[in-house]
This record gives sequence, C-alpha cells and structure tokens, in this order.
Amino acid sequence: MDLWKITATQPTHELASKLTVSNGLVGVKDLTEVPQLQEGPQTASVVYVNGFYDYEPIQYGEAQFGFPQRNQTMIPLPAPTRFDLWLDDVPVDLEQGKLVSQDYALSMQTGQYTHNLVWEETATGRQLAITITRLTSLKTAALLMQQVAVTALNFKTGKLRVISGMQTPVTHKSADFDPRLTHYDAAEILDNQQVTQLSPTVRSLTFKAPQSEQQLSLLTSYDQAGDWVADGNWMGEFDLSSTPVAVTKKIWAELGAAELNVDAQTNLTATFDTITTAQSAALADFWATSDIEITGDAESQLGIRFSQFGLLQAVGLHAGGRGIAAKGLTGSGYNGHYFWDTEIYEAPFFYWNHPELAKRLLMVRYQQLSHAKAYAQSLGLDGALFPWRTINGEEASAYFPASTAAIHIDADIAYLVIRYYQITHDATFMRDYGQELLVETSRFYLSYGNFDDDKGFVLNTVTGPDEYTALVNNNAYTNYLVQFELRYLTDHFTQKDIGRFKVSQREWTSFKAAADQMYFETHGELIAQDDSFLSKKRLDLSRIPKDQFPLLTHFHPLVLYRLQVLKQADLLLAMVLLSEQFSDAQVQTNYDYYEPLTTHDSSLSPAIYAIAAARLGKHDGAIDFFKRTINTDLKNKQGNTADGLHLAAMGGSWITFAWGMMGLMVNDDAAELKPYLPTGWTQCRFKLCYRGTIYTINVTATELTVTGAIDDEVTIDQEQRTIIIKAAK
Ligand code: IFM
Repeated sequence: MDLWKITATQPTHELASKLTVSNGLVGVKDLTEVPQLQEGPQTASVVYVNGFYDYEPIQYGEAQFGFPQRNQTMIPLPAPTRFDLWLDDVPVDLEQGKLVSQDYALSMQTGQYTHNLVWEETATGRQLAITITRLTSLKTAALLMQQVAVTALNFKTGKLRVISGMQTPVTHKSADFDPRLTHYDAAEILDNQQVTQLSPTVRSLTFKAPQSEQQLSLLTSYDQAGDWVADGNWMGEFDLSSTPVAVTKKIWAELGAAELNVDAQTNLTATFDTITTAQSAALADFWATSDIEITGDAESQLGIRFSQFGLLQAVGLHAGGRGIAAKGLTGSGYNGHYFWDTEIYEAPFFYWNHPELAKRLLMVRYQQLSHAKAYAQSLGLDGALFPWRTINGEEASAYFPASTAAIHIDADIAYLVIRYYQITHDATFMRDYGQELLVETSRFYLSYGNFDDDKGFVLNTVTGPDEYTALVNNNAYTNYLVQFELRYLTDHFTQKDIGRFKVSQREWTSFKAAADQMYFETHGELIAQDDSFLSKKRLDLSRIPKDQFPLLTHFHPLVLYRLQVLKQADLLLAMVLLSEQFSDAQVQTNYDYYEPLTTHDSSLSPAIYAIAAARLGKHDGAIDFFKRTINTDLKNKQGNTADGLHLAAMGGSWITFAWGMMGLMVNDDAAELKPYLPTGWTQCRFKLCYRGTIYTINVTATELTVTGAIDDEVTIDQEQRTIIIKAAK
C-alpha cells in the first residue's frame, strides 16, 4: 500500500470528495472528465471558489427583531474539466466500446489527481490509454491545470479529436441537506469572450453571483494547437502515431490580483512540467516541516497524512487569505461557511507546523472585525460578536439558539490569538491585531454577562459546543474559555498597553473581576455542563435504535434540549484546551460522567474524547477514537462524505496525535510533551515549529530524542518520558 496516495477503482460520491484537489481558493471535484466513459453513479462535477458566494433573503415564518436578513451560499460552478474524444470520427464512448480498466489516485506528494482509463473500440479492438492529470496550484492560488494524455496501445495510426469544455454542474445532494439553502445550480454566466490582451488563445468566462454582485472570471488557455469552437469549447486534432498526445488546459481564476500577488500571463503560459515540478517542490517543503512518520500502523499513517493534506488543501501555500469552510472546497455541505472549527480544530496543526498559515486564518477574522462590532451593536451590546457561520463576516444562520447564542465563538478566536502568540512570539501581530481582537471580544462578554450576588460573573442564555443543549445559563466550556481570555489579557498587558482601545479603568477592573468571579457549578470533581444540565433526565443511549442516529434527524430540538444527552464533547473540550487547569481526577470524573451521554453525532467529538482518554491512560479508548477520527471520510463514518470532507475531523486527527498521544502542551515559557506509543506503533517521528525553530521529535518504546535545537533549551527525562522545550529568553 502506498501510504502517500488515496487510490480507488470505482467512482462513488464519497470518492469524488476524497479526490478533490483544492488550494484554499479553488476546489475541483470531478471524477468524470470524459463523461461518455462514465460508469456507475453520476458523481459530482463542480468547482468551488472560496468566498465566491451569493445571497438570498432568509424567509422567516415569524421574524423577530435583529434576526439575520440574508444567508450566504458558496456557488457551485461548472467544472472546466470536460474532454470529449473521437478516434477517427468514432466517439470514444460506451456505445462504441468498453472500459477495459480504470483507476483513480490522489498523490499527497505531487498534489496531483490522476485518472487512468483504457478504452477498447468494439468494432476493431483498438485500445486507447487515457490519463487525466489535474492539480490546483498550492503556491499560485488562482491556477488550475488539467492534462489529458492519450496513447494508442495496440495500433500505430489514427486521428484523435479532442473537444474540451465545461461540465454542466452536477452536485450531489444528500437527503438530509436543506434544499432551501442549495437551490443555486449555477451562477449566471455573464460573458464568454476572447481576451486579446493576454494572448490570442486565452478565453475568459465571467460568472456573476446575482444577489451579491460578485464577479469571477475564469481565463482558459491550452498548450496544444487547436481552435475555439461554439459555446466556449476548444477543439484540436492530433495524429496518434506520435503518442502520447497530451493537451494541457490551464485555468486562471481572476479574483483580485492584489490579494494573490501573482500574474495570469506567467502562469497561463507555463508548461505542464513547470507547473507539476513546482507543485511537487511546494509539497516537499510542506512535508519537510510537517510529516508524521508512524511505524507499525499503516492505517494510522495514511489517515494522519490524509488529514494533514486535507488541511493544507483547504488553505494553500499562497498569500491570499480566505477562511476554511467546514467542508473546505470539497463539497457544498454547510454552504461554504466558516465556523469555530477553524480556531479550535484546524488551526492547531498550522500554529505548530506552519505558523504563517495560522496567522493568515487570524487575519481573516481580523478583517471581519467591523462586521462583528456591528453585530454586537445590533444586539445592544459592546465590543464585537463574531458570527457563528459566515463567509463575508455577517451571520448567515437563521436559527439563533444554535448560532448567535453560541457566543463561545469569540473566546475560541481569542484562544487562537493566545496560542499563536505563545508559540510564535509574533509581537507585531499581537500589537497590530491580536490585542484588538482580545479587547473587543472581552468587552462583548462583559456586556453580555452580569455579576450575580450569589454566583459571581454569569453568562446566561448561551449555547455551548454541545448542540443538543441550547440557551442555558453558564455553559462551563464558555465560562472557562472566557475566563482564560480575560486572565490572559489582564495578566499580560496593562491598561496602558491597550490604551488606544480606550479601555476605561472601570472596564479594566471589571475584566479582572469577571475572570476572578467566573461562575461554575461544581459537585466535588464533577463540573456541571451548565446550571440546569444535571437536573435533566438522563438519556440512556443504549436504548435508542441505531437507525435513529444522528438524533437531530429524528427528534425535535425541544426533546433533546430537555435531556442529558450530548451531540459532541463540551466540558471535556475545555479540559483538553486548558489541560493545565484540571487535575487527572477531574478529567477522569467528568469523562466517566459525560462520555456515556455523548452520541458523537458530530464529527468534532471523537477526537476530544481521544485526547482525554490518552491523558487518563485509557490507551485502547484513545486509539479507537483516533481511528474513528482519521477515518471520518476515508471510511465515510458519518455517512455524508459525499457532501464534502469534514475538515474539523481532519484537524481533530492532528490534535489527537499531538495533544493526545504525544501529550503536547504549551504555556508562556515552554512547550512540553509526554509521548507514548499506542499498541502497534513501534516508532513515530514528527516536527514542531516552536518560536521559529523546527524540532524533530523521535519516539520509540525506549527512547525520546529531539533534534533541531540550537541551544540547551531542551530537557528530556527518559524515565518520566517527558520533553520540555524552553522558549529562548
Ligand atoms: O461547527 C460545527 C458544530 O460544532 C457541529 N455541527 C457542525 C458544525 C460545522 O462543522
């Protein structure tokens, strides 16, 4: 088994998601580049452009003041991937011949998708080998390239006609997908013209998102001589005696040259070899600082790489900054919206391996701060409230109990600011952007909450991470994260440091008081998920038939909200994120209480229990949850991989490895590890980038080693199996 490749022989809806190539800006999902040779289900053929979305007014049955007025939907675009072939005027299709074989692969080393087919003409027995190669450039975000190479296998002369064009967008829609939010079949095509200023062989196709007025042009060029024909298609005729005949098509997505800082001309005239070589080189650099090598467990090895690669494909290695949609650019699930998944689940891989990419993600939020301030104001509150789900910075959810009320989103962003800073010490970022994010989100919390005479500082009527519980008082996760943020702000800065944000003495004092007096309901080691949770009736999950999961598709929210049942880790997530604040006994007690109540209906859940299990020495449980996470899409564990990959689970795979098995933690002064090898693993080696230095950590059953240290800042205790990397003074 090649542990750098995802391979398959049969097209399926899930495979289309898994083999999507994307680079943070453009995603191409298509297994049917030669549609006449398509066997089996009609899988998706679609292109997504991150941030190219349309609006629609939200229709409320009973609208209330302040509800969001418009949703946002990433638009599925037609895929410019189609090739139609003729051999001596005979269509290369399933009527005139048969498919002898086909296989698909996505290489995580070259970043290329390949689809090999062998077609045999019924009348003559002549065989053609067809190879489609595709990539979306990781370095040059706007560039998508696809090549069709055709070889005559058992004959010497013949004429090949190639017509290239657009695939009508076919987007798979699952049964549980809300049709009101997915009715866009395609954007309006504005024009389809020759663009002469670039070169005579470049064509532009411009799309318009009708409501949001966004425009997107796709410029197309070909490497082989040929002609443009009707409908924007291109045609070339080739002599098969000198095979393979290879036609390379390059597409340039014009989305604002300034953001991308690269030019179309250079890229549209670059050769296939130049582009593929650059892609492999970019990936070699990427893996050099992030590969995890696991010896002894091929399933874990492939799964962790697929997760890291998926995260990379969701952001790319270029300068343009967009957020990470819940499904990346691999499907229309969640409409291309950015969630807290980014800060809590996906960003850790980046801040520990590619901090410049974590910073880019933070900058996306910073650039949307003005919307967040306006949103807080619309609720009559101070500071900034970031949207629960969004593309452009405005809230796009119509269901406030599971969106606007999830005010932990602000503290999640603050958590990323703090961890990013602890790991990088990027003082410029903190001064220019981070402090403002901390101040405005803290302000929001102070105005949302209040000081209660009996309890202290309370945050009432909120929704925590567990979406089977809503609108409760004092969700413990929220309160812990807010407390962490307020403490960090007031311990690390003075009122003068942040004077430019006009923080009054009264406000500064109340930040400190709220942190000190934050309310939690505790019963010995047991911490209540919120003030009412423990008084609700427990749901015995063993009595629910398997076909009624996920519960949200079978029970009204009001049924679930009244029960002790969790969709996903909640309090345990706070214990994982702020592990130093909790004793093993606390983690144990709360794990034992909440895990049996957790359905893991959300793909965000198993990773968190894996990390907690690892800390508690429940190694079998940890590896089981880990495998469930790495296989979320590889084995379609949630049953909806066809709608796109679960990016949060991909991030969850990395944090399970790093925070769980390797026991990685960070504080203001050091990074600390406490690694163990799960059953079956005989060795593992991985990298961390801490304060600008890349460390390689090697773990065997008997020895821990660290290379890459410049000074004597690394302390290894082989007996206790701990590593401490101190930050240089
Ligand atoms: O953000 C998550 C949420 O926590 C659970 N439902 C899916 C969302 C998007 O992944």
